[in-house]
Amino acid sequence: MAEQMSDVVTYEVTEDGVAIIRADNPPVNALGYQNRLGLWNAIEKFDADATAKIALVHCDGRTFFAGADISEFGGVRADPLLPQVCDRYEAATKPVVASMHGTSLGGGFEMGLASHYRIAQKKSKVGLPEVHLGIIPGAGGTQRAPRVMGAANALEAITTGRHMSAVEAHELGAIDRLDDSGDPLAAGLAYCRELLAEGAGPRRTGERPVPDATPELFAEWTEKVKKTAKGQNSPLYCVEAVSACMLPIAEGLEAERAVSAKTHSDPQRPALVHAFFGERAVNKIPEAKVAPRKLETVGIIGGGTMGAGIAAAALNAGLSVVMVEMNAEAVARGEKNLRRNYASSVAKGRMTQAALDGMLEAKFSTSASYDALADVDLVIEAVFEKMEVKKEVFGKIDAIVREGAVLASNTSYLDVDEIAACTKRPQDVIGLHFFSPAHIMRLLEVVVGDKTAPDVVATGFQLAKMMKKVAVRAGVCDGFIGNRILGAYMKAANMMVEDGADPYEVDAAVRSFGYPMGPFQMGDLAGLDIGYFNRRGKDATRDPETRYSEGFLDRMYENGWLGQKTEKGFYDYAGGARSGPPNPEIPAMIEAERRKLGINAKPFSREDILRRYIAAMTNEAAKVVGEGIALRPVDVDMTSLFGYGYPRWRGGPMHHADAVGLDVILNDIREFAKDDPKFWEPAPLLVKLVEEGRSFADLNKG
Ligand code: 3H9
Repeated sequence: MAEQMSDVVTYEVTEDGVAIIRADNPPVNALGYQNRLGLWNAIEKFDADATAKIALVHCDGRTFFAGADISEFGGVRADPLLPQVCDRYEAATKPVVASMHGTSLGGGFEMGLASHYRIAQKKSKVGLPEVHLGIIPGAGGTQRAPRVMGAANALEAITTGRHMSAVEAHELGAIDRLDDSGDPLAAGLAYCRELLAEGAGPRRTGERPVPDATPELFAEWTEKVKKTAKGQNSPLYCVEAVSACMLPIAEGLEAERAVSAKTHSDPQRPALVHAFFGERAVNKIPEAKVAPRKLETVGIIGGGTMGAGIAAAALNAGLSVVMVEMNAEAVARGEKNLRRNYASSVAKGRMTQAALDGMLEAKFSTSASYDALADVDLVIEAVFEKMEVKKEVFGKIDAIVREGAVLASNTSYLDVDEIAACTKRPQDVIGLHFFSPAHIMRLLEVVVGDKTAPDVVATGFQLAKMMKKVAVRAGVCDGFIGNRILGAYMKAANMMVEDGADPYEVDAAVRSFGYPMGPFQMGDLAGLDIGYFNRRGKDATRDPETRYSEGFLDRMYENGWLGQKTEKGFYDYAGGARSGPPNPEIPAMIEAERRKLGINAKPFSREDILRRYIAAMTNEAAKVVGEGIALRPVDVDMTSLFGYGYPRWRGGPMHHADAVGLDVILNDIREFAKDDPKFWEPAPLLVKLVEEGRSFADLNKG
């Protein structure tokens, strides 16, 4: 009879002396208090139990422990803590076997490493992904992983946090036995019996040497990680902790715990934890329980960069794709663009040419006629970003595509309700805003119109899931969530430059914050003609009281300096380079523009630049949430992280604003408003939260 060790762990001894320590804590057997308590009680009992000769640690459900319970982070955790539990398992006086399946991650894999023998299901994964949460594998992982797989391999696994196949872990020596039965309990029991028959005793990982652990190796990894960490601290903490494996195990574990303590007071940890839960929270939408429509075939209108990227994303998700273009020539170009998206995969050997050809043969077709779209489940248009063009396309597809199909626009700014209104089925129309390159960028803004049906929204989210993208639900407004907020901080950057800031200093300040590039580098990459045409499209409706601060950008367009595509923009890209030195003609051009406007340039420090940039971003984001365009602040955060290069280790603009203090940011906005009350009008939501002493995080709680 199984005996309860805690709410979620039981202990039972078979007739032949195998003690089964069994956890059942759905959904992922996270090592929360009840698991830790049960595991502790069970190992104590096992060591004292004369009827038990060997212990088997097993989890019910879809996975072995997927790690510590992340939702407990930041709070006070009750003993026994996970490091104590792992040490106790290693210290057991009789052999302990872990039978791993599913995803044995973080503390879960550390439980495995602290056990004396490890068997894993062949299709399962293991890994130490703590680095992505701003911490280190602090339950002995930094000391035991090098002892089973070598220090260099452990450094690679721990600093990347990648999930590794059990097969690879077996090859590296971290797993003793693979099993393909799909029954981890039976396989674990069989392994225990074999070990008993062999007379195997405890085999403690901590007692093994680490021959390749040298000061040179760690010095080399410190330098390497400094270059790749992009402002994130945890990879460096990981190297520091692993380097302690040069010491005897007890001292190594002590050193690991000291580094672990540092990670716990680092603000990057809560930011990264926020990102982990945020990625999942954005799926919690009003339509979450609605069944999506059938989704097997997708029609894509447009074979340009965006259309071809969406086609690749759909094919990679296993969908059949028909691409429609205007004529045979454009069709051929579209197919070429699509194939180009796979070129590097083929060149790097990740996909063979034959596999690509086979997939395209089976799942991809093209046509110069809209008739080819008649039977698809979903149409996504990715044509020129102009309302008249979109309306014409939607009029055509409304006439041809079968009833019940979802009709989507990839527009990045335009009014989805206006587009829907030109069809007889506005309930089937939705915005699916992909980000370029669409087969790589993780964000998908699902733009819900006034009349969009709930199952159409659910289908948008289903598509994102199939494409392994992060979908965020957005309402209709100019630019939705992401581009609307981007518009505000770009405007702040433009105003600063007009007022005297050096654009290269603005880029450098934004990079120093953690973005991969600054706003003017980004403009060069996207092409400065895009913004120019966008502005011309709004000339007729522009509020005359709003400051126009884009004159210098118009001059650049007139000079033909469109960025990378013309080899000249804010920077020089001579010879088609992807980066280059500043364009030497820019400062004089901007100064001439300032003179024309009667502006006396004033200096902006890096701190001044960032204060304005962050304030503009926070204020617009608060408006986006206040107006219900984003469901919650966390939706803004995930949009920024997955679509706009916002540094993950800062959690997102709303998380960061909470960390800085909403009152501090509101004070900045009020100070800047003295010069330009129109642009810097405080968001009502921000004012309200400050008055009530609340934070954006409070709104995420629902
Ligand atoms: C650690 O171990 C520290 C140690 O070194 C010791 C230090 C002393 N905790 O992702 P899913 C929830 S750090 C709490 O949708 P999937 C998740 O939020 C940890 N909750 O499923 C979701 O909840 P909801 C190291 C967790 O099949 C639900 O479970 N481990 C945890 O797509 C289902 O998750 C990791 O970093 C957790 N550890 O993917 C692994 N894990 O339904 C983190 C999940 O309410 N987890 N939840 O939204 C993962 O990578 C994926 O969840 C996993 C499953 C691959 C396991």
